[in-house]
Amino acid sequence: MGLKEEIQRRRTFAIISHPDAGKTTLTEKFLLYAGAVQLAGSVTARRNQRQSTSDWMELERKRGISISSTVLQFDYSGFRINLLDTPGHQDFSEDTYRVLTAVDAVVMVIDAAKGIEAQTRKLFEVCHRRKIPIFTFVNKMDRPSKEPLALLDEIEQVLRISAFPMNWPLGTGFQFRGIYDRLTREAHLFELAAGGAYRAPVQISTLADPLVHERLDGGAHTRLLEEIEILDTAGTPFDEKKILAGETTPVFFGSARNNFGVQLLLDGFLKRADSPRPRRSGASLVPVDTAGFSGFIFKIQANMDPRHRDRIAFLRVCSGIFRRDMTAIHAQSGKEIRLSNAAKLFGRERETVDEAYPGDIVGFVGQSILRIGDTLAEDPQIRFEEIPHFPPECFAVLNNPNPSKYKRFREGLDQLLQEGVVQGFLPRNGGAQVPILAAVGPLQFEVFKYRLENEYGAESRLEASEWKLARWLPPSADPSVLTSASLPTGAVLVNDSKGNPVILFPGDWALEYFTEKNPILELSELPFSETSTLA
Ligand SMILES: Nc1nc2c(ncn2[C@@H]2O[C@H](COP(=O)(O)OP(=O)(O)OP(=O)(O)O)[C@@H](O)[C@H]2O)c(=O)[nH]1
Ligand SMILES: [Mg+2]
Repeated sequence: MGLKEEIQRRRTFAIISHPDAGKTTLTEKFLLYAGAVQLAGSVTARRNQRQSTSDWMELERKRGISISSTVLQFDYSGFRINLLDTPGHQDFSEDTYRVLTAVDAVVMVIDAAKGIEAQTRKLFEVCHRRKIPIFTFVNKMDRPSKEPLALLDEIEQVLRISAFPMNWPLGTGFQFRGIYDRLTREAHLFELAAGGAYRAPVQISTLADPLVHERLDGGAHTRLLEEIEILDTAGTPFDEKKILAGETTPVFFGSARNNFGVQLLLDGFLKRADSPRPRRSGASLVPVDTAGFSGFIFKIQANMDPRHRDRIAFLRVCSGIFRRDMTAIHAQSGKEIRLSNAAKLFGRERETVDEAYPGDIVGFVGQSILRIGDTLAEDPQIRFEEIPHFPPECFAVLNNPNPSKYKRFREGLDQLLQEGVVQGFLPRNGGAQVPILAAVGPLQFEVFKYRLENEYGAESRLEASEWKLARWLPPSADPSVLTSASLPTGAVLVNDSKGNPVILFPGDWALEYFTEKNPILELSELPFSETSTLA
């Protein structure tokens, strides 16, 4: 197969939503229907039950929530799929936003009982701004839910996007029996399979089939026919171009837990979504089918394999063919590096990869030079846009209570900071180099502490701190003129990981006081090199 054919058959997408809508469950069911696992695991697995493939971290399994995004590559029906399951909790949204830079489409999951929730809306807005095609899955139709027509209306009103229902539920809640495919006009009636671990048996017929009537009670059947008529006469017409432009979202209904509508969603998505799209370098787009290999790092994860304390840098291939052991220029250092030790990923599992194509995600093991946002390319002119940071809002000081374990503490600290679990700042006044940790949300600190102890055997003590805001000084400013006397009470001057000067303020009043005193200093919520690329 040539480069063009390989690109054509690739689909790289993320599953996004508010916490608990069912992203990890849906991911697992995609794996089941694609034949990548024989038996679907569960996020809330009890003893003797298989656990999900994408929530592999110990803390994720303990809590039943996703903390870190997971990459899964598998083949299905001629396609090569790169799927990313993301965490919904807003404290981990920096990880989710980084993933959005690496995909070409998203599946947005909505809980049918709750409609559009806050985090879904925020993530939607980022995708919409980036013109990423959005496919919607209305999940948990097996539970008492909002009316399907009301949900459709909510998507259109709240997200200000047109919605095209690709299919429609046959009944809802306890009466949820299956899915009507509006384009083929087929009715899919499902049976429950034990625990949803296996594919749900399905019978395909038409709406006129007496079986459909039999499975739904009279009221539900009449309502179904009325709703379908409303959609056919008054709904948005189907327009494939608008889907790819991110202006219309195709909507699918179902239940990930019960496997109802999962295959219709997977097949519908693969049919309508795009193959890999070009990425921007400077003012131009790098065509995906050029000969030269290029890609960028969007995520770093340490200790995926507890037996080897190593670190994987995840790269999205943007153009050309990646071949193991090839050399490429690392744009940020200007160095030429050999790309050996490359892996394709399936949750926690990894396998050596010899070749990869645009859209693929490759994990590089042990390349310590690579940082999030870095470019690797054969063409030295290529440098992809930086990945945005988030302004931190929570701060804490991390102490090592156990001086005899300082080495481990330090190693763990450095690794987890590189991974971006939290951001780290160091006071500029020299003295004890106790790092100040900064995060978007407090759960990130908990994960940091837990992983430091679990993965590095290093205890730590976190002291909450009084700072509330971080502001970067402009590159032109000379931080040495800022003595402690010129800073408001409680504010402190620190360096970020790249050595840029930053002031931490205890609150809005301190920031206002400082800006009044120093009107010519233009402070920024983010490092200056990154402000232009924020989401
Ligand atoms: N009734 C019902 N429950 C479901 C369905 N799909 C998922 N769930 C349940 O919803 C809960 C959350 O599911 P997850 O798949 O972990 O949700 P998530 O979106 O990955 O959550 P985070 O990653 O933590 O944001 C679990 O208890 C699932 O079993 C469904 O179709 N019906
Ligand atoms: Mg999850």
